Amino acid sequence: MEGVVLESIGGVYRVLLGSDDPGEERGERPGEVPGEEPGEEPGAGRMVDAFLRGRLKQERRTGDRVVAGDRVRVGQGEDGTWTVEEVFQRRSELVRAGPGGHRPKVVAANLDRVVVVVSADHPPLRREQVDRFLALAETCGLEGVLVVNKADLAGDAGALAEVVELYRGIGYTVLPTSVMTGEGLEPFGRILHQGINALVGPSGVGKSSLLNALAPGLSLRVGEVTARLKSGRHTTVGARLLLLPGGGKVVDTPGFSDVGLWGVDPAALPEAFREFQSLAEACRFRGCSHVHEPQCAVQAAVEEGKIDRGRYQSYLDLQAGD
Ligand SMILES: Nc1nc2c(ncn2[C@@H]2O[C@H](COP(=O)(O)OP(=O)(O)OP(=O)(O)O)[C@@H](O)[C@H]2O)c(=O)[nH]1
Ligand SMILES: [Mg+2]
Ligand SMILES: [Zn+2]
Repeated sequence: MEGVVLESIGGVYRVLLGSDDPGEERGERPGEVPGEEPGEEPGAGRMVDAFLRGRLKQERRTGDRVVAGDRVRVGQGEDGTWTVEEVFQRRSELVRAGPGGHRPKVVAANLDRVVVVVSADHPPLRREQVDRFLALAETCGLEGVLVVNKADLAGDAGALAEVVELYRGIGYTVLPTSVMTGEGLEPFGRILHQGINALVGPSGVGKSSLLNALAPGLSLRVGEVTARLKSGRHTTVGARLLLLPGGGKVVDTPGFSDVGLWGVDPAALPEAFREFQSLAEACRFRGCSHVHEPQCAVQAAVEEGKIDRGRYQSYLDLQAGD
């Protein structure tokens, strides 16, 4: 039988049975329950815990593990235990550099969109972090959307508005939200009900809280920021694919702050900065890195204030491998 991996818990994979192709879900109808279509295989819609087949375990040692969102074929043995027998090719993956930068870390597979969540405060919003998360989405070929949560804590309203304006100006969808006041939750829900999304961002910004606000039935664990800082632990411990009532799937992930790109050719990095695109053609040198070349249209745009200096600095940092 086929299925989708919801999460892995200590080497066991929780799989939702059903052969629906994730690509078809973009048109999912509201209220539709996966796996209850007529003609589905018996057992579809059921959740089973499966182990990796020995051979797969060997193959998957190098950081390319089976992750939330992976489409798999599972089988049941005589004794009733389930095994993951095959992992199907991914149509997309969110992959970043793991700790130390020596290995890839696949966060989730078969996504349509990456929703970058940061908070207006507590923890404070850091623009370079936003730039790196958005660049991560771009380099994985995924649409990035920016959510600035805890809008209720934005002391100086001007600072939040500035951030919203900056990233909207570049072409991103930006949503200020608040779980406290309900601001922005409606458009947030509209985005999440389409396709398969992943919420990524630093720890404590309210990713799980936002999902609980959208679908209280999920009852995800959320935690105090202060308690987290003391223990150094994240509240969400592993990436988990969730089904939203009303359609759409979303991967809730544990927060991370050290956003390193994986396997990105430096020559392709400018493509991760949308506002560089139209300008690059005007650079004197083809394949301009926009770092040191003379008559570079991107560097000129930074000087003229047409490209945000912070964005350009984030680009330089990534280009330098920081
Ligand atoms: N003031 C305010 N607090 C919020 C808001 N959203 C979440 N919080 C609080 O922020 C804290 C962290 O929320 P979580 O949902 O656990 O954060 P998370 O991003 O899932 O964190 P990790 O799972 O560690 O990555 C909790 O104490 C929430 O109550 C909001 O919109 N406004
Ligand atoms: Mg969480
Ligand atoms: Zn250039």
